[in-house]
Amino acid sequence: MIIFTNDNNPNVLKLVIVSKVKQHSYTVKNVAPKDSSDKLPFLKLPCGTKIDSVSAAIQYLWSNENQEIDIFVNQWLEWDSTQLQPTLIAFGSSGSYDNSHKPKVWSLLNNLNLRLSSNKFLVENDLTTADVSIWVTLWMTVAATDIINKIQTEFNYIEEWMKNMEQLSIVQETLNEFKIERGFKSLLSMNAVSWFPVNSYNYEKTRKLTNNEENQSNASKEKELEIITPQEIESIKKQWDSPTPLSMIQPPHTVLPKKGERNILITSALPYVNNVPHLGNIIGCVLSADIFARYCRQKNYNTLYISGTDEYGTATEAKAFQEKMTPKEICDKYFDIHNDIYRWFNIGFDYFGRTTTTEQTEIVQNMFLKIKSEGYILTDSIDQLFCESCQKFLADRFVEGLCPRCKYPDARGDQCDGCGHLVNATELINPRCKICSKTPIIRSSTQFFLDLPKIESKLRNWASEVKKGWSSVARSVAKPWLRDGLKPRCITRDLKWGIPVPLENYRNKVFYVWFDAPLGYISITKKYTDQYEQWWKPENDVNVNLYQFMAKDNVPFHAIMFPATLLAANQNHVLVKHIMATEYLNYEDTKFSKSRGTGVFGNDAKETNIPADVWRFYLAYIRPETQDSNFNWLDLATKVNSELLNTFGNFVNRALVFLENNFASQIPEIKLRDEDVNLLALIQRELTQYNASMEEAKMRDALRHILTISKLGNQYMQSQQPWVQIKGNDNDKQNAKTVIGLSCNLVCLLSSLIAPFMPNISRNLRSQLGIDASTYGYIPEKVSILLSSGHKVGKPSPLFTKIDEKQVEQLRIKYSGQQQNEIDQKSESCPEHDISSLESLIMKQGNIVRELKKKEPKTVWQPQVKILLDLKEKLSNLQKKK
Ligand code: B3M
Ligand code: ZN
Repeated sequence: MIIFTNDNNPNVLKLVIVSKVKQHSYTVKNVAPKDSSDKLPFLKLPCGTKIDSVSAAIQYLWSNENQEIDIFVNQWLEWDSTQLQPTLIAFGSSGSYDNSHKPKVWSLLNNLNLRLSSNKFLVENDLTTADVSIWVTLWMTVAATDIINKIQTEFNYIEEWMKNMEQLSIVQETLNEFKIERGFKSLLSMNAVSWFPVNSYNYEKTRKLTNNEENQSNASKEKELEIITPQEIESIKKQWDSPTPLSMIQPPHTVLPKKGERNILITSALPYVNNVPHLGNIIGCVLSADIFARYCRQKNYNTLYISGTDEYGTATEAKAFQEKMTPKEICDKYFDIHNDIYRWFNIGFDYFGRTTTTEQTEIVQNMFLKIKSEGYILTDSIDQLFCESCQKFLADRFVEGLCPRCKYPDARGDQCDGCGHLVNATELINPRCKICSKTPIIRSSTQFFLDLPKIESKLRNWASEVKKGWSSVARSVAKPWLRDGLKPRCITRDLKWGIPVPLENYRNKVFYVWFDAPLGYISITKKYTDQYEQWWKPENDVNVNLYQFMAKDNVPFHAIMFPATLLAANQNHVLVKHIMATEYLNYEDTKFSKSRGTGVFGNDAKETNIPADVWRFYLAYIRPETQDSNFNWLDLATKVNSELLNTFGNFVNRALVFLENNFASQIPEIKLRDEDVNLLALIQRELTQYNASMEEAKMRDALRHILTISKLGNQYMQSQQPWVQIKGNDNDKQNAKTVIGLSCNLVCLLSSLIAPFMPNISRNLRSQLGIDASTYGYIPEKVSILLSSGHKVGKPSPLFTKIDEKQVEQLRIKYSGQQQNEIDQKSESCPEHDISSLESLIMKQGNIVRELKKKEPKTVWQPQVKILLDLKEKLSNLQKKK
C-alpha cells in the first residue's frame, strides 16, 4: 500500500497511525499539490485503486466487523471532515487566526467535550478511527494559545482524551517520524489539497479580501483562496428571481431534425451477437451514449438515439458453429439477450434494431452500386486460405496458427491475442483449420475493393475540419491512418452469412461485415421512421450533429472506412462530427473473460441486487474516458456509500426531512443574504462546468460536478445550522427559512442534473419534491429559483441503501472466475505479462521444436529454436521482476 501526501499535511498521520495499529505494511510518498490531480493524502491499494477520502481510507484500513459501531464511527468521521476541519481551516489557513470564527470553534469543541464526558473514546470505550482522525485534526491544527487555554480551562474531557491519545506509543512513533509542523502550516497544507471544496468556508474572508486594498496586495494569499468576483455576485442576484425557467419538452412520437434547431443524432456501436456484453462493453458504448442522449433530451435538443445488433459476419458463424445452431438462430437468441440487458440498464434507445433486415440489404446493396458508379470500386484477386477437407474458404476466425510477429502459437486469422497486432490470415505460420484441424491451402479469388487512395484527399479535408470534436482516444487512433496513407480495402468475402453482392457472377460473395455494419445505423433509423433520410441526408439548411460512441478498437472504421464509404457515394450524407471513443475497462485489474468466468456481465448485474441506477452511477464514475480504468468491488462500495449515500443522499434527505418537520413540507420564503448568494455563486460555477462537460460528453467530469454541488449543499446546511436558527429570534427564524428553502431548491436542481445518470432515482426524487415526475426537468444554464415559496413537497424517503462490504466481498469472489486453469487454452490474457501463460507457451513451442527436429533440416527448426529462446528469456525477465 502506498500513501501519497503533500508536505506537512497532518492528514497523512491519520493514515499512518491507523496502518500501524492494524499492522498493514505501507510506504509514504511525498508529492507536490500541483503534481497531483487527486486530493491529498490518498491511499493507493496494491490493485491500483485510489481512495482519496481520508475517512474512507482509514475505515478501509481499519475494516471493522461490527456494523453498528461503523455507523457511529462514520458520523464522527463525517463530523471531522465536514465540520471540524473546514472550520479550523477557515479559522487559520490565511496565516493568522481569525477571531470571528471562534464561536463556531467553541461550539464544536463543546460537542466533542460532551461526548467525551461519558466515554473514554468517541465510540464506546475502544479506540476507533474516529479518535485517530479527530485527534490528528485537533492536535496538528490547534496551536493558538487561546484555544489551548480554552481546552485546559473549559473542556477537560477533551484535554484528558488528547493526553491519552498522545501517549499511545504508535502515535508517538508516528509523530517522531513525520515531524509535521503544527498550526498555520498544517492548515495551509490541508487547505491546498483537501477533500472538501474549501472556498465555501472562506467566502466571507474572500469578500473582505476583494474589498480590502491592503490584503489584495498580498498575491500569494489570494492564490490560496478562490475569489468570488463582484460580477458573479451581481449575476446571481439578477438571475435568481428571473421568470420561470424553461421546462423539458416531451419529445414527439417521431423525432425529426428541424431547421434552426439543435439536432443530435446519436449512435452506439452495434454489438456483435456472439457474446453477452460485460460491464466494459456497456459503459463503452450503449450506456455512455444513453447518458448523453438523456442529457440532450433534457436540453430540448431534437435527439435521436439509434443502436442495434450487428448480426452478419464470421463472429456469428463462429458462434453458431460453437453452439451447434444456425446463424439465424444465434442472431435471434443473442438479440434477445442484448435487448433484455439494455432494457434492464434503462438504456433509452429510440430504436434498438438489427442488421439482418430487408432494409439493411437494400441500403447496403444500393450503396455499393452507387459507389461503384461513382468509380470508387476496384477488383483484384486475393489469396485466401481454403480448406480442402471442409471444401470452403476459411474466414479469419476459422484459422489459427503461429503469429508471424510474436510467435504466439494460437494467433487468430485476423488478430493475435499474444501481441495484439492485426494479422493477415495467409501470413500465419503453420496455419490450421479450426473446424477440422487440417492445414489449409492458399487459393486466389476475385474480390471488390473500396478505392481509399482515390477518396483520401476528400477524407483528409473533412477530417482536418471535424476532428477537433473527437475524443482524444479517437484522435490518436485515427492519426496514423491519415498520416501513413490509405490502401484499397477489400469489402467482399467468399462466405455465406452476409449480404450478397448484387452483381451477376458474384452472387456467391457477400459483403465484409465492416462494410455493412455501419450502414446499419441508417437502416435501423429507417426502421424507426420512413423519413430516416431527414436524419442522414438532411436538407441543406438543417444541421444534424452526429455523435458516435464506441470502444477504441472501433475507431478506424468510424473515422476512416465509414466516412470514406459515405463520401464516395457522394450523396451529402451526414458524417460523424463527434467520435466518442473510450479506452478499456479492466475488471479487478484483469480482463473480463466469459470463458474464465471473470467479471460481471450484463445478465449478472441484475442478480447482484444492486439497482440499475447504482450500476449506471458507478460505471459512469469510472468511465475509461482518457485512459484504461478499473472496476473494483470495494471501490464500488466506497463510492456508493460515501458519494451517493453520505453526500448526495444525505443532503437531499436532510433538506426534505427538515422541511417536513418544521414547515409542514411547504417551501418557506427565501430572502437571500450575502452568504446565500456566495453559495449560489459557487453552485453556478459547478453548473456551468457540468453543462460544458456534458456538451463534450465528458460524463465522468460532469458527475463530479453534481457531487460537488451536493457537498456544497451539505456544508452550507452544516455551517448555517437551521436547526439552531429556527429556535432563535425572528431574524434567526427567517435565516432558517432561507437556508432550507434554498437547500430544497438545490435538491430540485440536482434531481434534473442526476437524471441522465440515474433516471429512476431522479423520478423518485422528483415525486418526493412534489414536481412533475413524468419529465426529468430542463437542465438550466443558470441557477435560479425552481421551487417558489408555498410549493408543497411530498414525502421524503431515503434514495439509496448502503452497500455492505461483506456482500461486496461475496460478489467479488463469485465473479472472480475459475482462475488459471483455462489459460493454456485460448488465452484472453496477455501472455507477455503472465508467467503461467508464458510457461504454457514455452511448453508448446518446445513440442514444436522437438517435432521439427525429428524430420526437418536445421534451416527449418533453427528459427523455431530462436522463438523458444526468446520466450524463455521473457519468462526469466518476468520472474526477476516479481
Ligand atoms: N460489431 C464491433 C464490436 O462489437 C462491431 C461494431 C460495429 S459498429 C457499426 O466491437
Ligand atoms: Zn502476435
